Amino acid sequence: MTNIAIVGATGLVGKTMLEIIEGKDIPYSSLTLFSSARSAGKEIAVKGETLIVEELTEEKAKQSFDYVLMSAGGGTSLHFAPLFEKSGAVVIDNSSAWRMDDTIDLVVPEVNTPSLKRRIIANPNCSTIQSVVPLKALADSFGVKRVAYTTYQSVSGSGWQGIDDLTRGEKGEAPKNYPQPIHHNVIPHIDDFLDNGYTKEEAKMINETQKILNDDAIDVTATCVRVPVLHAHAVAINVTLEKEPSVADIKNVLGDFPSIVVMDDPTQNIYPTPLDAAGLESVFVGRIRKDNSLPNTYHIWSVSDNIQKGAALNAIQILEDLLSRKED
Ligand code: 11C
Repeated sequence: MTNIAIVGATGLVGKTMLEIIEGKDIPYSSLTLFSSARSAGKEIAVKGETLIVEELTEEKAKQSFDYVLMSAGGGTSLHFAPLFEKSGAVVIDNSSAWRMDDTIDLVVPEVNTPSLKRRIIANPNCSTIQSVVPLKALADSFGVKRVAYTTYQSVSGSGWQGIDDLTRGEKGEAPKNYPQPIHHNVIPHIDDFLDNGYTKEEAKMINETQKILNDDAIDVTATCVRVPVLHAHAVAINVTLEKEPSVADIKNVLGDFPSIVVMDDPTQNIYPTPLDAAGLESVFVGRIRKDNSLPNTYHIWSVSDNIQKGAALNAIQILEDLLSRKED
């Protein structure tokens, strides 16, 4: 008897979680869908059953769920995750609300395992997930000293609002979500600015990378940029290692790591682009080369679907991992 709830079921990530559940053999006895009052009452068919989306209330959070997947924003998570936890559920939360709390696990299943000190598990930021997967492979074999990220993030990272702004731009209309037009443009500004000049998105990549790799000694910096692409983020990762492996060694280590697909043959113009990764589960890497300006330093281009591995799929993989441990 496994009772699962999804909070934010009508959002882009919630909808993708349901599509992933449709395609997977996840055993559950009940699936309950929650949303804000605005979307409550909608009907969604899952595995041949029509489910009616319910408004989430404190009373409903006291029902006995085993697992709750949340993707409804930080405010909802801060309020409701502890209520679900108190009622005995394990919450897998896609917001940034709990990620840097010392008592909360921040998990990418290929990289780290939850301690379950608390029954709330945080799902990392999308651009962080597709970066720490290759970095973990490198850290295990060669040690990681420093990372510099530059991201190229698709509009679906902002949910329906981002997609709508790109469509508005295509029609010659002004943006409503982004501070600048995104159509025919790139915007070096994701989330709010902090006093130190970085954005919150950049701070997330820095802090979450150190936490997931469990190593505060790794120096991390980031510049995060929104690009007019619908699906899949790209991250240019510049990484300094403890050792100095050959590029071939790096490709072997990355190719052997779970979830990673190496697409790297410059002679044939083969490298991953967002169009290659959209809708797929893997983290695709290419353009792997030695940095000509620094010792022990390499460039890696990582592309992955931000709603799949970057959000919904990673959360479902955490759930699958917990379910498999329950069976053991
Ligand atoms: C973006 N990475 O592309 C963001 C979306 O902390 O989970 C995800 C924000 C987060 O805009």
